[in-house]
This record gives sequence, structure tokens and C-alpha cells, in this order.
Amino acid sequence: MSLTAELKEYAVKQGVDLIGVTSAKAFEVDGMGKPLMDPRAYLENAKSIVVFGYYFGDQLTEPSRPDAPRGRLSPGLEAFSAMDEYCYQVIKEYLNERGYNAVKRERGQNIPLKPLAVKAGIGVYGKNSLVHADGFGFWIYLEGVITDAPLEAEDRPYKLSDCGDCIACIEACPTNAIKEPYKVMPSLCIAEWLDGAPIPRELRKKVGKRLTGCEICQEVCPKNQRLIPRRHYPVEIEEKSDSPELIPLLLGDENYYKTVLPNHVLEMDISTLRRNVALALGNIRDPMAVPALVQVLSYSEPKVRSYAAWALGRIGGRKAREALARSLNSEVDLEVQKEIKVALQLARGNVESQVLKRGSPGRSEGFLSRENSKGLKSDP
Ligand code: B12
Ligand code: SF4
Ligand code: SF4
Repeated sequence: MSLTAELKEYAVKQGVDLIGVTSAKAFEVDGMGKPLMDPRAYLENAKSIVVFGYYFGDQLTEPSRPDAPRGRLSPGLEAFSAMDEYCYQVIKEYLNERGYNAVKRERGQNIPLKPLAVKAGIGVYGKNSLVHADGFGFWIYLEGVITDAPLEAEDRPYKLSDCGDCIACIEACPTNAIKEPYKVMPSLCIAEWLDGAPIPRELRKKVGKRLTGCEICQEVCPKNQRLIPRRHYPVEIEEKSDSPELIPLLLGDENYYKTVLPNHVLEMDISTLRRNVALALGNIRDPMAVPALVQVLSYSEPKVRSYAAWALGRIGGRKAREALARSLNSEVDLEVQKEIKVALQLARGNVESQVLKRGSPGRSEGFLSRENSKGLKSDP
């Protein structure tokens, strides 16, 4: 049996759901003349890349308690850190024992996992631009291990999914981010916004109560139906809710976050997390959230104050209006002042109708210029 076949057999026995090998040669990212990337920049003498994937099933767990507003985390996040590390260790130890080096792709390293997964034979691209695999649909996270082991590589050609005439994901995307099949515009994708990018004011409603990511273009896909929900993992998984209560999250500190949020979410910048919580509360529009949002109007992070103001505007009512008017007198940040003014109009009920009449405004309108100037995430 070849080294590749042995590694695959071993890893699958240890509970790695998907594993494939591609060569570490430089490659065009999408086979259509997109930039070349060279995995050997990350490990001298790199010969192969082992791509692995794990299935997290479609397991939205806890039903929301009706008495408290709750947000929504992406499914599978509680398993992310543990499974990522576990699968890596299985592959690394196997290769190390045979005298080879193996390093995991560091987060932030520019190694595009989707084309690598397709090349390694793990799955194929759907029109939502994600990779799906037989039996697991799109509910898979991917990772790559770069090694100097001379593994036999699959190096399969880029392959499109058999979507046929289906365009369900394109039609379902609430922000029209899938501009054409297989191409997502990051600047319009809710997942990118919740990662910290500015969110056009007029489109904030589309985010709903999500705190991380968006899965609409996966949920509607026929390939994600009738899958067996994942129940067991080969490693211990954090027991964390995927629908945390929003008010304690808005007011909580890092210690509180550690008790309720999965490790992977803790990597998020706290002001972005709080901003997303304020946004979700504004979309849920529960007056119960007004005192907490008022409290946050005096927080030190301008973007949190901005979104708290927006949320108060959405919820409306006398208390929200009075708090907004008070904070306008004391607010020193010009961008936040602008948000408060719009929120006051919103609370008086005369902004949304104007937006509807005007249609979708220009790109710069509604963006928080402070965030833009910080260059949090720019268009590709
Ligand atoms: C940046 C990024 C994003 C950005 C931009 C995504 C984008 N479509 O450009 C944002 C924040 C929007 C995002 C969102 C999501 N992401 Co993301 N993201 C990444 C990240 C970190 C880098 C991707 C990247 O820009 N690579 C560089 C570009 C040039 O390469 P690329 O990703 O492969 O994209 C090109 C090619 O695939 C090509 N292409 C696409 N289809 C086809 C088909 C053919 C035939 C050809 C020839 C080429 C081609 O066109 C693309 C543009 O050039 C990767 C991790 C990684 N390191 O790969 C995760 C990753 C791609 N994301 C992932 C996930 C799960 C998501 C979300 C579902 C998260 C969520 N719950 O919201 C959403 C899905 C949105 C969507 N429909 O794409 C997974 C995908 C797993 C899978 N099953 O495919 C990855 C691999 C992370 C992981 N560890 O598993 N993501
Ligand atoms: S993740 Fe959401 S916003 Fe992004 S492309 Fe898919 S449906 Fe659209
Ligand atoms: S929803 Fe339809 S078009 Fe989109 S990826 Fe799934 S099968 Fe393909």
C-alpha cells in the first residue's frame, strides 16, 4: 500500500472524515488565471499538502427560550477548535513517526483551502462558491497540513458541482452577494460584515440575529438536505449554546464570554462582537433590551456606541428616544453623532420610509467612514 493510502486509511480510522493529498507545487488559485500561490513559501522542501475536512452536521441545537432575546452562532463552531487540532495531530504524528515534517497552515496564511480541497479530491465547488462532499453536503470545515513527505498527490482538475439549472443559493442570498455562479462578493456577504467589516445601514436588517457567519446559501441547497446530523466526535467538544442570550453578552466582559462562547468565537475582536450583539438586539426589537443598550451608549468603543444607537432607533419608544437625545449632547465622536441623529429619526419613524422610497443607496452612504478608514475589510 502507498504511503498516501496508508495515511488516509489510518486517519479515517481515527475519525478524520475527509482527507486528500495534493502536491505542494505553485498553482493558479482558481484555474482561471488568478494569482499563483506557492505552498513551499511556508515549509522549505514542501512536497505535498494533506487537506482534511470534518463534518459538523446540520445541528442547530437549543430552541430559543421565549423569555430572553438570543443571538445565533454559526453551526459547528463549538467543534471547530477541538476538531481542527485533533485532525491535525493525527496527521502530523503519523508523518513525524515516519521521519517527515508536517506543519499546519497558520490562520491568516494565504493558502486557499477550497481549491486545494478540490485538487485533493475531497469535494467539488457549488454555485454558492463553497465545497461540498458526498454524504456531508457543505457542512464541512477544511484545513491543510504542509509536509515534506513525498506523498502521491491526486492533483485533480477544478470541478464544478452538478448543480444543473438550480440557482437556489443565488436567489436565497438576502444581499445578492453571489454575483454570478461560484463568485461571492465579500463586501456584500453577511459573513464578512459580522467579521468586522462595515455594514451598510440600510442592509443591517438583513443580518437578523446572527452574531457570526451566515449559512443561508447552504441551508437552501438540496445537497444539504437529508444529511445525518453529527452526534459524536472523536474528541471532547465544548458544550456551548449556539444561541447565547444577548443582553448578558452585550454587558459582559471577557471572563463572561469565556463561559458562554466557543473558543473559536473568542478569537473575534470584542468590540466587533459587542457591535454584532447590539445589531441583533436592534433587529429583534425587544423593548426589554433598551436599558442595556442605553448603558452601552457610554462604552468606550465608538462602533459599539454607534450600533447601540441604531438598535435603540429600531426599537423606538419614549425611553429610547430620551436616551438618544441625551447622548447626542455628550457624544464627542462625529461618526457616532451622525448615527445617533439617524437613530433619532428612525425612532420617530420617518427614516425607513425615506429609504424605501429612495431605493438602495450608493455604496458609501450608510458606511461608517471611521471603519472604512481603519480598512477593516476592503473590497477585493
Ligand atoms: C476570506 C474568506 C471568506 C470571506 C470571502 C469568501 C469568498 N468567497 O471570497 C467571507 C468572510 C465572505 C467568507 C464567508 C464564508 N466562509 Co470563508 N473563508 C475565507 C478564507 C479565510 C480565505 C478564502 C480566500 O479568499 N481565498 C483566496 C481566494 C482567491 O481563493 P478561494 O477562496 O478558493 O476563492 C476562489 C476560488 O475558489 C475560485 N472559484 C470558486 N469556485 C470556482 C469554481 C471553479 C470551477 C473554478 C475554476 C474556480 C472557482 O474563485 C474564488 C475567487 O477567486 C477561507 C480559508 C482559506 N484559507 O481558504 C475561508 C473558507 C473558504 N470559508 C469557509 C466558510 C465555511 C465560510 C462561510 C460558510 C462562513 C459562515 N458560516 O458564514 C461563509 C460562506 C460565504 C460563501 N458563500 O462563500 C470555509 C469553506 C468550507 C467549504 N465547505 O467550502 C473555508 C475554507 C474556511 C475553513 N477553514 O473551512 N469567507
Ligand atoms: S453567506 Fe449569506 S450573505 Fe454570504 S453569500 Fe451566502 S447567503 Fe449570501
Ligand atoms: S443551491 Fe443549487 S445552485 Fe446552489 S450550490 Fe446548491 S445545488 Fe448548486
